[in-house]
Amino acid sequence: MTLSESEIGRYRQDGYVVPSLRLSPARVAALRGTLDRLIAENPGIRPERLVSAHIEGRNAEGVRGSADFLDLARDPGIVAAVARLIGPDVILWGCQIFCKPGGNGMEVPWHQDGHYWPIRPLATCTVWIALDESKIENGCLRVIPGSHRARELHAHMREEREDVVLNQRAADGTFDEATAVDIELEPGQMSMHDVYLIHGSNANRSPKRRAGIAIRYMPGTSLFDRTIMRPGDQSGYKIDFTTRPLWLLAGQDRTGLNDFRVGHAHAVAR
Ligand SMILES: O=C(O)CCC(=O)C(=O)O
Repeated sequence: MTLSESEIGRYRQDGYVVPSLRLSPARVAALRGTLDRLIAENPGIRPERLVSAHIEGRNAEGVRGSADFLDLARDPGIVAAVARLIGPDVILWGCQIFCKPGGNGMEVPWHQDGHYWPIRPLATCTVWIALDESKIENGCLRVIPGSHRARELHAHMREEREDVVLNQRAADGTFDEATAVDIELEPGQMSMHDVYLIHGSNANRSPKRRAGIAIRYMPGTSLFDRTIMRPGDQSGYKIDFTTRPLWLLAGQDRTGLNDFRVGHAHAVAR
């Protein structure tokens, strides 16, 4: 099952879509088991910040991940759906778990992803898969429909608070929060969003955990330029694009410049 024409149309129009594609309950249960293990194996790391969770063992960003998430990112149904949105050449370049514990799950400030990423031309489709129920009460993803359309990055302000997942926030006046849409999902459902879409999520003060996994895919017409952003904490936690592994999952690298060897020492697919 891949995307219908109307789902593709909604993604183009709104900058996101919730497709009918979804994971089976058995798959969700298995992935939740993996997530529970990762949380136990990464005691010093906030579960909203499990970056590069698809890399087995301890990755260059200090997180212990699992190839179970790499298997998920390579799922042929998901990759085919992404190809309908970004074209036939699909490169996997990132995967982060945003798990908000019940009671004190952190807010994700309104932002555009493109602000944080070294991809030129800037392009990515994120597939955000719910592992738990993701509802208004436990801090589901929220989006500003159509905010991707100008295909430009708006001003972001430095966020000084410690209790937010990212440290930059789309500046006041760059969007109208009254137009926000809450993306409520059942476990196994997913949303797909464009790199320019303004989105974020509220803190989770409910007793119910809200875990989702964000998988990032770019087209083979873009370059993952490892020289643009030095390793650092520009997102509020350690990010190292210089050692990020890339996987060509469909088609070709049209730039001929993407490096698919870097960073694969720990990245073992099963
Ligand atoms: O999981 C969230 O609440 C935020 C996710 C996000 O910002 C992203 O996937 O780009």
